[in-house]
Order: sequence, then C-alpha cells, then structure tokens
Amino acid sequence: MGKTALITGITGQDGAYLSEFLIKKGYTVHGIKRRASLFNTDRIDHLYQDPHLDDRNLILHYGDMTDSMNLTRIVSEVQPDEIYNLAAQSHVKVSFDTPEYTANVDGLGTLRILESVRLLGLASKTRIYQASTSELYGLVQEIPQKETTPFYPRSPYAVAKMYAYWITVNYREAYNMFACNGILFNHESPLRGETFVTRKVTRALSRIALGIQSDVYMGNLSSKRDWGHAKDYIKAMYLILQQDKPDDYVIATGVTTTIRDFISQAFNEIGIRIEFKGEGSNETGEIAAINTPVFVEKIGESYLAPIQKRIGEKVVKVDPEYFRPTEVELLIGDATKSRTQLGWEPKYNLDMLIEDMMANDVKNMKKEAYLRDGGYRILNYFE
Ligand code: NAP
Ligand code: G4F
Repeated sequence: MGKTALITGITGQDGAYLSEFLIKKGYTVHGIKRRASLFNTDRIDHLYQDPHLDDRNLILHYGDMTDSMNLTRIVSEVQPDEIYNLAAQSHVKVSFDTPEYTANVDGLGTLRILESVRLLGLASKTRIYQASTSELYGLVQEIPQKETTPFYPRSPYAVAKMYAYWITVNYREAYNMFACNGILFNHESPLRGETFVTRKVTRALSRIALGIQSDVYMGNLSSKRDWGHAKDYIKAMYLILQQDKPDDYVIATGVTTTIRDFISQAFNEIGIRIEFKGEGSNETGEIAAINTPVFVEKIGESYLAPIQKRIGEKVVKVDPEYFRPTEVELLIGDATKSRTQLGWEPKYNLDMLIEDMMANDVKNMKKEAYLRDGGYRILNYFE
C-alpha cells in the first residue's frame, strides 16, 4: 500500500510540482482547492482524473484554510500519513492590503491543521510539513541566514508565518507530533504566480521582445534574493518528512542576486543587452544592444519584431507604487544542515532557472502574438 498525502494549496506553484512528485512515488494525493468562479486547477489539470474512476491517485476536495470544520472533516476522511500545509495568501505586498485575512489564512490556518490532527487522534500517525519562509528573517540579523538566525519579520505576511512557524514547533514539543518547518528561500519556475517579481519579468520581457508590450514598471530594483527552482525545493519538503526525527530546515542555494541583475540576465536570454541609468524612482533600463534578431510568427510568414528599432529606448521603469512600506533588502541562505542531514542538493542554478522561465514565457507569448495577428485573419475567414 502506498502512502496517502494531503496537500493544502495544491493548485499553487509548489502544490502542483509536489503532487506530481508524490504520485510518481506511488502516493495517493488528496488536495484542497478553493471554490472559484473560474477554473483554478490549470497547474494540476494534467494530473486530473475523472471522479468516477476507481483507484484514483489524485482526489480534490473543496475547502478553505479559514474553515475549521471543513478542514477537520477532510483530515478525518483522508486519514493522511503526511500533510503538506502549503496554502497561503503568499504575496508579501498584498499582505499589507489584506493583513487580517493573511493572518487568518497563513497563521490561524496552520493552527487549524495542527489542531484537527490532534483532536482526531492522528498525532502519532500523521506527519506535518509547514511551509515556512525566509521572509521570517526580514531585517536580517545575520548573513547568511540559517536555522539559528533570529527572526525579524517585516510584513503582515511574515508576521503571520512567524505564528505558523512557532505553533508548529509548539505542537511538536507539546504533543510529540511529527511537525516540521521547511524555511524555504524564494523558489521560482514557469508555474510561478504572474505577480511575483521573477515571473512578472520573464512574462514582460517576452512580450517586449515580440512587440506586444512596450515597457515594464518595477518596484525596488536593489533588493537581493536567493532564488532556486521550485522543482528542487519540493523534493526537500518530501525529505523533511522522511527523517527519523522531526526538525526544521533551511532550503536555499547560497547565492544572492539583485532584481536588477535578474532583469539583465533575463534580457540576455533573448539577445538583448540592457543598461541601467539613474537612481531610485528615476532609474531606467535602456536597450544598449540587440545581439540576436527577434522574429514574430504570423500565419504563413515571420517578420522582425518591432523591438529591432528600439535601441536606446527605456524599457524598464520604476513605479514607487510597487515599493513596500517595509522591505526585505537581502536574503541569502545557508543550507548546510539540509545538505548534510537530508542529503538535499539543488540541481538548478540561477542561469538554468532563468533559461527555463524565459523559454516557457517566450513560447506562451508567441502563442499570444500569433492569436492577436493571426486571430484577426481567422475571424475574417469565418465572416
Ligand atoms: P502560491 O502559488 O501562491 O499558492 C498558494 C496556494 O494556496 C494556492 O493553491 C492557493 O489557492 C491556496 N490558498 C490561498 N488562500 C487559501 C485559502 N484561504 N484556503 C485554501 N487555499 C488557499 O504559493 P507557492 O509559491 O506555491 O508557495 C507555497 C507555500 O510556500 C505558501 O505557503 C508560501 O507562503 C510558502 N513559501 C513560498 C515560497 C516561494 O518562494 N514560492 C518561499 C517560502 C515559502 P488558489 O490557487 O485558489 O489561489
Ligand atoms: O517576488 P516577490 O514578490 O517575492 P518576496 O516578497 O520575496 O516573497 C516571495 O518569497 C518569499 C520567500 O522569501 C515567500 F515566502 C513569499 O510567499 C513569496 O513567494 O519580491 C521579491 C523582491 C522584493 O524585494 C520586491 O520589493 O522583488 C522586489 N520587486 C521589485 N519590483 C518586486 C517588483 N516584487 C514584485 N512582486 N513586483 C515588482 O514589480
């Protein structure tokens, strides 16, 4: 008999990669999805199975982290060997606009999961992974950050996650539960939400290259992040729950990069060299050179994208609207404990991550450009 896992946040970036990974390992995966007015299962549609089939290995349940009774019923029905608590209002900037909701979902939501396992008498059966975050380090007290570095959260999101971190530790100590925190540094992928900085950049640059969009407005270009690939990071989640003893682990690459350098490297992927000029909200990124011609596909023909004529033009601009009331300026992790105790090692470096994300978004945007130009012709054809 394979194991049974319950994943909250199964429709998110990490939930999608983790489901696929666990199913390949022979797990039956149950996931909690929110009711939405539009389909919200794009990231896991390739794993979907008709509910009428026997022996399904992916089963979805409607639920919400703010609904204790719903969560308790699902945990009771599923009787999971492992719970991966990934559901969260995970956008730091949005947490300043929705602080109470973020606290409810990200902080109390974790308590609801822990308490349901305890009340259902599953404390000795069910292992729990809590999606903790490098945002806990906030105004960093040590460089690089490791498991023993003191926390200094800088957003409602991080404060809510701090509650979740400590309530997980508390349930482990108070009730002997196998409850663990993965303190994951930023991890990205082609499945990353479109409003996080890396995906915003790879989408916008692909559109700029194809002439669909003229420029992109960004926030703080100087902050630094330790970026890894989500495919590597979900493996660490699994490893954390396979250990003999429950514990907390930092997962990071140990390399940090500014947002500015991420943008330059992403432009390199499409043969464009960018130069940054000015400071603060007056900083701009100009096209300095185009090394590879960018072609746009249309039905039956291809033509040079309008980007070719744009050397010297400002394609990256700053809008202070994207600044945060309190910023996390620098994150860089020390994952020595994970490497030595879990045997975890990332396969992707930043170059490979950017290549993967840019290749995916250029493909997506080519489709969009094609549908725009070509779509009009198809419309005429049917008229
Ligand atoms: P994500 O793509 O934003 O996914 C979040 C998931 O949570 C989605 O499935 C979302 O559902 C669900 N969700 C949000 N509010 C909910 C609610 N009230 N009830 C039930 N489900 C809800 O996030 P991610 O990047 O995969 O990250 C996974 C977890 O790791 C999060 O807890 C995040 O805070 C944490 N984390 C992420 C990173 C990172 O760099 N990615 C680093 C450290 C920690 P919808 O699809 O319906 O919106
Ligand atoms: O991509 P971000 O929005 O990610 P952030 O705030 O680091 O949070 C992500 O990683 C955390 C792990 O450390 C997770 F816990 C959390 O759930 C989330 O996944 O922003 C990264 C940096 C920030 O300094 C931000 O100010 O990029 C800067 N930035 C500059 N311009 C921007 C923009 N961020 C966004 N989202 N959009 C911009 O236009």
